[in-house]
Amino acid sequence: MIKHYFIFLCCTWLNYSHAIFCQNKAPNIVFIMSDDHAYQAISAYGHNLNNTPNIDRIANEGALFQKSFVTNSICAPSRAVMLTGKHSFVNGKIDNRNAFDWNQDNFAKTLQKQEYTTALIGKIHLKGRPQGFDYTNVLPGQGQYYNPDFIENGKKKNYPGYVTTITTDIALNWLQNKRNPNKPFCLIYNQKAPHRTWMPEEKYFHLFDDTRFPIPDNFFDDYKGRAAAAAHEMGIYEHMSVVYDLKMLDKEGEIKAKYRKSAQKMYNRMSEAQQKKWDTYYDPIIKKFKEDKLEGEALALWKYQRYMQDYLSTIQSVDDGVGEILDYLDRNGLTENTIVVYTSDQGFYLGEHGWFDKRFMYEESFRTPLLMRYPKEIKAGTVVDALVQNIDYAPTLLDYANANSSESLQGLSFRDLVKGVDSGWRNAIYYTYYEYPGGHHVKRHYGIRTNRYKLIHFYHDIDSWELYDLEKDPSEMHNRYGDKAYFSIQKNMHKELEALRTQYGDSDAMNQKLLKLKKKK
Ligand code: SGN
Ligand code: CA
Repeated sequence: MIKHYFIFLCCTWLNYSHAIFCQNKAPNIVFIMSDDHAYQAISAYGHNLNNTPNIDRIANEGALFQKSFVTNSICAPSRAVMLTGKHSFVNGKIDNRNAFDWNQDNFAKTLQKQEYTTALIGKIHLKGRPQGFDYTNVLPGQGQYYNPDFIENGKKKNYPGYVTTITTDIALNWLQNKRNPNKPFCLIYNQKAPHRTWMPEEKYFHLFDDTRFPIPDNFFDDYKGRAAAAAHEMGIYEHMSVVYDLKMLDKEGEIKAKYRKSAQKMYNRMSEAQQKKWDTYYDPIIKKFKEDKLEGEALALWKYQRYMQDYLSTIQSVDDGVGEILDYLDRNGLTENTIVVYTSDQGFYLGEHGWFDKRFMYEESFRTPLLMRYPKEIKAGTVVDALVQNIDYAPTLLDYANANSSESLQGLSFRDLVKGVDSGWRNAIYYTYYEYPGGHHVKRHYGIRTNRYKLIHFYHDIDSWELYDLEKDPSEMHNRYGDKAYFSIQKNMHKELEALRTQYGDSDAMNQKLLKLKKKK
């Protein structure tokens, strides 16, 4: 009898300590970042352009962030911000060209010190050997869509196939065979897609054959009152190449457009079998394009439709990959204790203002998708309306992991915010952009956004201010700077902008210093 009672006590204690252990177990992290993925192209955001059931699942079972922004809308700087939790002028990576200092702290390094096993897979676009990871398998620079090279722990290797599926396979392989199963893990799984030149996977060539995409209201923008916007080189009509971007690489070489050589190079990367399938899809489109001889508005609209078809098709493969990762977590009993984040390095223009690309502080490129699932803490179907930014990712993930960076971070943890507690949350966010002179001709600028207003200063070879009332003018077509009706709002926004610059350590003197930075290719 006593013996039985003793066994019973032991079992109860074991169950109890097992429960406590599970409760306190550090969460795993799967951080998914794609490249140039516009929030308009995620069905959870309700824009009705495409279907992304797997990405949507993260929000349905977790949280959707409605006001998620970057601090600098371009690739490599955005990744540096994401890793370090600091603005570009503090972490030093201000544009795609200057060097990134891997010696500074990043959240993966902190987690690694905290006994996490860590991996970085896919696009990172930061030169130098990544620090903070037990395993790395990354694309060199921008990477290639077809038959890409990867650099596995410093060694270059070619992978036949399509980049998005390969990246997913490498991630699944690490989860299954390479990570230490006795440690919590942090996997950064970054897709190249849907970055330019939007080369779809063959199984999705025909996905949007019968779709006519709605034209954004401001597709034929005249940029009145917005000098910096008028100076752009991001126009679908004027700057997108039918051969390079839109794949009208005719075998006869009759279609004259920019970057034909680069288009040919991308085509030549494909195997004969891949080229055959490619041609079967694109050749009839090329033939019709040549017959139709479109011009002016008709050409602009044709380009927009073709662009959307290719861009959105590449996203379908990204969504498949997310599904495979979520299934893996399910199958292995990891869902409950794993934080899954889906985001992009910035937003993208899908014809708004007549554009593609990003860089501007206008909404479509300033905003970025953010969806997060953590069943243990986040209620399914949570919607977050507060202003969050990619400087917040590092502090938030470290907060969940109960870890502290050795350096002071500029972002805030939004862990409580997602639980519905938002006392004292910020009411304004700060933005900077530096890659000028540079591709797409977007002038240097900085600015502030509150829940309702936005103030931007374009500088360097221009000195122009813009003020938007986002409630009345969500498409940012009417610059209210200098408008008497907005006098007090303008004054107040200036004050708040200066306060933010002081808080984060930015200034005109800093801009002068950064202008002198030596460009490293
Ligand atoms: C490449 C693209 C540009 C793009 C930059 C930055 N041209 O240069 O259109 O703005 O990357 O993109 S491409 O012909 O090479 O595709 S970023 O996402 O890496 O910042
Ligand atoms: Ca990008």
